[in-house]
Amino acid sequence: MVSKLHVVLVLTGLGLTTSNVLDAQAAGAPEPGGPRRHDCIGYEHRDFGGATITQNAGRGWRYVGGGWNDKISSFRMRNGCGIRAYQHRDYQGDSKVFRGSYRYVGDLWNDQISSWKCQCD
Ligand SMILES: [Ca+2]
Repeated sequence: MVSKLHVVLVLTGLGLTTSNVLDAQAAGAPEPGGPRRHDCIGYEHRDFGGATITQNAGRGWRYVGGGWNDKISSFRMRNGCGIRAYQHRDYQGDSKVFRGSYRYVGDLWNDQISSWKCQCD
């Protein structure tokens, strides 16, 4: 089984950006950008706008990729889930837990996140 991360890395190597890949994925979802298909969703803009980067319970983005680095501005997640976001790749640097919906991650975290984990009860 090929993991999503491997697919992204391969496609990135082919010159496609992470956001191209995830845009295509979001477009094919029954509810684009909605909280039901994925446990945790990050958004490019505040108010759940722009492209989405998704993850499921117990999984993380060790690095969101060049197309997503320092881009996330809002989060949404399934009930019972939380997102731990990190300033740097490999879950390094300052971190913060977001629980529930955040229309805006705040000035301190806006366009700063490089890795994150989706954790659910
Ligand atoms: Ca942004």
